[in-house]
Amino acid sequence: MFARNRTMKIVLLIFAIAHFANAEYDNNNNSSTKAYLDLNNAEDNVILWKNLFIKLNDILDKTQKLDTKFEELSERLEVLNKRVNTLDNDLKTFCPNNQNWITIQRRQDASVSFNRSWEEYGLGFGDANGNYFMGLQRIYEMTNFAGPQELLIILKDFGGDTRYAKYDRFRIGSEEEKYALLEVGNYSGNAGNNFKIHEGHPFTTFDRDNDNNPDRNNAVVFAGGWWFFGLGYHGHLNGPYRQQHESNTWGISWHEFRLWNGSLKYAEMLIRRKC
Ligand SMILES: [Ca+2]
Repeated sequence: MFARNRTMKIVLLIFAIAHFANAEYDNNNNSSTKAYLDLNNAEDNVILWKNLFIKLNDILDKTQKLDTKFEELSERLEVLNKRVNTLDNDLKTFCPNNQNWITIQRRQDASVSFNRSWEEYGLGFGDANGNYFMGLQRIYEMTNFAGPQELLIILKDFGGDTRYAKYDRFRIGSEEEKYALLEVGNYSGNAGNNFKIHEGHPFTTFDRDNDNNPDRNNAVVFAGGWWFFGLGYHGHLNGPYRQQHESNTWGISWHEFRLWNGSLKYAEMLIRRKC
């Protein structure tokens, strides 16, 4: 700050000297008829230096005031920054009562195809009250900017058995990160832990092969977008909807419940703010 002020003052001094040395003389206290001051004239020199010092002092005085103002503004900015940081922390830890589960995916009949493009999976499709996929972009935003989220998966088979799998953390990446499954937390439930193994894998659709199998696109093989790994999946909830459970007919599949190549009647994925 000191060095900056000094430089500014020197610049102003040079500017002032250059300006007054050749300036048209206009002194209210002097009735001189001269259009210009003469540097070689001793009398003119006295007038010139006198005016120069008056102006210079005025400039220095204003500079001083600006410095004070600048320091005041810096201090106020610092206070505001602290307030913003406090608010930001409050927002991160804020957890309202009555947290509700929000459905991000649901399968209940064959009326909506889940064999969709990268763009469709990004934007979402279906009906929030029926067969539904919220959209990877929104899921990314909700799992990254609304506090930590937990995931609940509800599954039903054609025999009337209902199971669930719960994970205490769930977060996916941005489109630039290929909506990768960045975080799948600790498992609890009775359906089997068939989602954790997908952690770290990017999302793949029939038109965007991000799985690590160089020989095929698993979204083409298993007819739906998912976080596939090389060989495929342990749990895949976006496969084709089958009208009944058939062995060796993969569809909506969860290996530890009705085998990887069996198919389920109902699947739902829900998220909730983890307090
Ligand atoms: Ca591949």
